This record gives sequence, structure tokens and C-alpha cells, in this order.
Amino acid sequence: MGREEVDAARRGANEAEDIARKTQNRVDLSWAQVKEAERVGRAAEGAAENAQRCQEEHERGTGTAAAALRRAEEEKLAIECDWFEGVRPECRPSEEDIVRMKAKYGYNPNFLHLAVVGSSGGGKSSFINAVRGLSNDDPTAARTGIVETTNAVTRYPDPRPNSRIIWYDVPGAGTLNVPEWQYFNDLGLYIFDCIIVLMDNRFLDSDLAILRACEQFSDVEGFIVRSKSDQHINNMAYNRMPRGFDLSDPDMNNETRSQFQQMKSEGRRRFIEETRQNVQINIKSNNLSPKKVHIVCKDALLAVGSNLRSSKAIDEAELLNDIRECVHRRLQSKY
Ligand SMILES: Nc1nc2c(ncn2[C@@H]2O[C@H](COP(=O)(O)OP(=O)(O)OP(=O)(O)O)[C@@H](O)[C@H]2O)c(=O)[nH]1
Ligand SMILES: [Mg+2]
Repeated sequence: MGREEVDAARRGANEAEDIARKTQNRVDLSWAQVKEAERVGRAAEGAAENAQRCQEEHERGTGTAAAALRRAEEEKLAIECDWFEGVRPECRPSEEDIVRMKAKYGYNPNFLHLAVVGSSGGGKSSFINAVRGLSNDDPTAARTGIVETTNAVTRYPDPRPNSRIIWYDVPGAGTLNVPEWQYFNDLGLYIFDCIIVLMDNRFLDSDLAILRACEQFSDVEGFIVRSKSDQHINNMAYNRMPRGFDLSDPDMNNETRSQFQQMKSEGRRRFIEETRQNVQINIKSNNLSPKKVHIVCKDALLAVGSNLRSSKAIDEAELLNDIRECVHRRLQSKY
């Protein structure tokens, strides 16, 4: 082989080597690219699976959250409806609350505990005096009058021998500045055996809230009593008399006197009818169970309780009897 031919063969071999190297490089590169692509592919698949899982979890989570939100909204709506209809959420006292309140009020398991509630000046203290057989001026009586506002729950054991009743004079919601629907729970009225709601002119929101609570707490028996019947009947009669009529006139002639008596019996009939009607309307519109109203005045209560007759009496005998029956029933259930 000539020199030129050797050089050409060498150049050819170099070129071939060069091409082979470049090809090998490309092959290496493609292989690496394939591997990288595979890795990226696997990572992408993993990410896709993750994304799918997340999506599903998210959907499940969103579904659960949406259902919980729907339920919460329904409950809120129901509570709001109840609220506007006057039904407040029922909150039950704990065992500790009951123990604390019983200790506070000197609860004695061998006795019955009867509370009298109602508006300020409605006649609560006078009522308690009368049912305990005391007139308002008795030295052991609860203090009464326009300036003698009872502003703390006060305990009055019944002074009659063998009586197992303890009376409690409970200040009105307005006196204590307690919201009417918290009044029952805040004052621990759930510990009483019986609650007498004494209304003077009309039901207060707190009276209705207490009657409602008595229905929820089946252990507490509620009574509705309208007080001061003598005063209301007198006022009705007075308003129907001719102008210038003066009840305290010592020179009043017999005709005027008998006209006033006639107005009083007419007023008494209307007062009883209107009171019974109004109470039933209030009970119905507040979704309370039917309940009778006892119409009383302090003088007739005191007289009837002492087995005396009273021309002012309306429901006093029936009320005292109903209270006696309630006491009897409760004492029997205790033993
Ligand atoms: N005519 C008449 N007056 C009554 C009757 N009951 C109470 N009163 C009078 O009404 C006023 C208020 O009576 P109280 O017994 O002090 O009323 P209360 O609900 O205890 O009043 P507070 O403790 O201030 O909330 C007093 O002047 C009583 O004499 C009643 O049946 N007939
Ligand atoms: Mg009082």
C-alpha cells in the first residue's frame, strides 16, 4: 500500500471512529432521555394518582362539610322559629346546680317548697301572708306595700302546726333585672314543688316563661292566680258610676249606694268572665297546656283559710283545696 493510500485509510479510520463515538454519544443520550422520560412519566402518574385521591377526598370532604352546614342551618332555623314563637332553648340544670340551689334556699326533703312569683307590687307578699293565715299588719308577716319591694327570695315556713309547707316570696324578673327566659334557671326555680304565678293586671313575659318551664320540668307544678280581685272589681264599678261619684262620701244616699252595689256585681261578673277568657287566650297563643286560673283577693283568702265566709270570695276555697291536694300528692310520692 502506497503512502497516500495509508494516509487515506488512517483518515477513514479516524472518521469512522469519530462517527462511532458520536453515535455512541447519541445512543447514550437517548438512553438517558428514555430513562428520564420514564422517571418523569412515573412521577407524573404518581402525581396524577395523588391528585385523583385528593380530588376524591376533597369531594368527600366538601360533601360532608356541605351536609354539616345544611344540618346546622336547619337547626338554626328551627331554633329561630322557636325563639320567635317564644320557646327558648331548654337548658337543664346540672346535679351541682340543683344541690347548690337547694342549699341556698334551705331545702328540707321532709317539706314541700312553694314559690310565689309575679310582677313587682302584684301582691305576692300579701298572698303569702294570707295563705299563712296572717294579715299584712301581723308582726311576723312578710312586709308589704308600695315601698316594701321584695328584692331577694325570702323563705316563710307555714306557722300552722303540722304544716309541711315552706313558702317562698320570689321577686319579679323586672326587680332583679334578669332576662325573662333566664329567670327560671338563674333563680333555681326548678327546685320548687309548686310555683304560683300571681298576675295582677296581665301576664308578663317572665310569667309565661315560668309556666313554660313548669311544663318542661315535670316535677314543678304551676298554678295561675289572679290577685287583687276586690280592687279590680271596685275599679270597674267605679268607672261605670256617674261623674262626681265619691265612694268615700259619708253623705252618700241609699240610691247611689245600691247603684254602686249593682255596678259591683255587674263588674264582678265581667271581671271573672274576662279574666278566664284572657288567660285561656294567652295560654293558647303561647302553646301552653290548658290550665285554670284562680281569681282571689288577700282578704277573702285570709277569711276562707280560717273557715270564715267572705262576700269577696271567688276562687279562694278552690285554690286552697287545689294547693292542699298538690301538697298531699307530692308528700305521698316522696315516701
Ligand atoms: N285591695 C287589695 N290590695 C292588695 C291585695 N294584695 C295586695 N294588695 C296591696 O298591693 C300592694 C302591694 O302588695 P305586696 O303584697 O307588697 O306586693 P308584692 O308583689 O309583694 O310587691 P313587691 O315585693 O314590691 O314586688 C300593697 O299595698 C297591698 O296591700 C288584694 O288582694 N287586694
Ligand atoms: Mg313583696
